[in-house]
Amino acid sequence: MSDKQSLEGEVFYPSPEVIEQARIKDWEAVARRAEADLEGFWAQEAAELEWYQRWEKVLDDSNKPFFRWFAGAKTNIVHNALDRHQKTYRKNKLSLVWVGEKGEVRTYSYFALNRDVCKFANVLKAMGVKKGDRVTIYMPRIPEIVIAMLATAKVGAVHSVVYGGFSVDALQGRIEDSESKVVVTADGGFMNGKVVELKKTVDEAVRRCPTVETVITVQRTHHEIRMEPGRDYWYHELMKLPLASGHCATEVMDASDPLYILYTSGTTGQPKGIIHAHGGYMVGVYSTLKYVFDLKDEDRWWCAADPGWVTGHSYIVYGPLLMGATTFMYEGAPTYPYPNRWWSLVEKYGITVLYTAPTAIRGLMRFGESWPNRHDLSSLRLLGSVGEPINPEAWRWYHRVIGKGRCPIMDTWWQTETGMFMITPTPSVPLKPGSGTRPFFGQKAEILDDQGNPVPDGEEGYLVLRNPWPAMMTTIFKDPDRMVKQYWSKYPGKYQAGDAAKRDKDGYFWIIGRTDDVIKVSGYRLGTAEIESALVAHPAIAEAAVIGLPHEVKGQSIHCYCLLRQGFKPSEDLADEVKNHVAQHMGPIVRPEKVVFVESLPKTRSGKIMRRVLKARAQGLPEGDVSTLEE
Ligand code: 6R9
Repeated sequence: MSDKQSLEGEVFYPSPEVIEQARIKDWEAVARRAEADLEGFWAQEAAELEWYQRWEKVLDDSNKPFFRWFAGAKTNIVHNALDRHQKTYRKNKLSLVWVGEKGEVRTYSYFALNRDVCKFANVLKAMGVKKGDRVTIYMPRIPEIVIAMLATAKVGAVHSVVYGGFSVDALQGRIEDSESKVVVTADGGFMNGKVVELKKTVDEAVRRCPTVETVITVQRTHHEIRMEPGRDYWYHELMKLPLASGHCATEVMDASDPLYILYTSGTTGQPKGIIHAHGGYMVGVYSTLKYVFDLKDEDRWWCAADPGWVTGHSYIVYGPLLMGATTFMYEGAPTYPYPNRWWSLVEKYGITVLYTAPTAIRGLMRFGESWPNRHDLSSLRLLGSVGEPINPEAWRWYHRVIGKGRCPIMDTWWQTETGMFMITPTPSVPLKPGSGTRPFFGQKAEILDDQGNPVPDGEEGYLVLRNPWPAMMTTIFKDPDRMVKQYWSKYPGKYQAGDAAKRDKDGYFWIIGRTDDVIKVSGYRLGTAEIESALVAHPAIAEAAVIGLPHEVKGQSIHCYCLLRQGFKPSEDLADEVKNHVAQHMGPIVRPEKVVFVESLPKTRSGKIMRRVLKARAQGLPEGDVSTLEE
């Protein structure tokens, strides 16, 4: 991009007020500095945080693609998220403002959050949790999920958070793979005025997981649950014990020691345990939040994701605390009890930056402008979008109705694997609705064809990242080869993201969507293979293929094509039963939109289901290259 007059298409330029406030006024200058000296740029960012011991090397690339950031350094992300703030005025600043679905409010100063994290860290130690052990966390959106994550990291253990909307099969597989000794959960959660049974799901999952010795349950819904003597403990009772003191030393970690596992969908039925480490992740998340959302001391930051997804890990929990910011968390549904709930929260709590997913915007847009217009949204200064491409209509509505045309929208493209924003504007960058603009400082993106040649601007290809970045995944749990194969092999030395994208003449990137068997339903990342295995576990189904098709609100929805076993007849009732079966086993968000019973599935001669063909047929589009089709 040379100068702003020359940008093509629909462009929103930042106002003088926005530029005046922006931490970075000259984006090009910072980008050039990072490009000229990648290690120097990141070393400077890292120097804003505290280390028990400095690094010997900013980037050790002697064993690619297992890059080691801040090699030789010692730290703990919790030291920077909590401990260091105790020495400053931030001790008395709000770290977390939480609102329950029924309207209860709880607030934590940095002092109080640190105290509760220390208490729970002492509890975990008493339960035998040691450095490197895994702890599974399966909880609703309540402050204790943040406390459990931080306490686990503080003692040097590795958290594996499983999203509370997942159900028994998904939970069991993730506990089993991580070999967790301890599971932290709640009796239930509130969503849309109803109780979500979490403890019951844990009971079922744990029955089949021999590694689990202890289950700790937070009391949230107060409904009756079963407690197994010797295995199950109440959080509030443990926190009252003398051993749960408010002081606990933070474990000293190598920068490359694992901080967490987060399971995410890939091309096979087995979800991948993505590992992020303390040092590089800490620097990447801190720095991206600082530059992209420009957080200042007086901000009230609301990332409306769930802590159970990477967006919540990086930008509800770690990022804001690393910055010493005040983070806001709301437990329930955006439309409960009415579609103005979010907007009333923005007004009441003076939210200054709101970060959410296109599906939520589209969902709220359906109810019309009168709901947001009843509220004073003038506290907002910046908006954000993540999880899937945002369609320009939703972008414009968000910009005009919520941001009143004043608030730039930071459309951030990134992944569980990247840990931090990768393609994103900063507030002073001219925006185009639907584009995440350009790569973050120090990064270079390319659009390549199958053979690895760059495609011309404006044409679709595979999105590839050229440079290492600090918050990159360090490995896949118990399966490092899979990381090399999946991300670093198609284009040697480059990271293949799994997305199709275009670049325009101004160098702006436009994400089209996944190129693999991953689908995004309401921003949630799901693997078709995992859904297919749930389908064939139903007694009526012999074989199944799952695809995602465009959906007005959810972005994509789940369509299942099923071959019935002998003796079963297709019917509406059976289709409903199959939908319920999937929702029960995988979780309510995985409920199929449509179940179609078919006589055959399109397959290659080697027996691979051609989902691409099913997709084309369902949308009445040309089937593309079908030379390998067997039918
Ligand atoms: C953070 C997160 C990653 C996939 C990614 C892409 C899609 C995320 C996006 C976006 C267009 C954006 N995606 N952000 N597509 N514009 N701003 O969502 O991580 O759950 O691992 O999903 O999400 O397809 O490859 P994750």
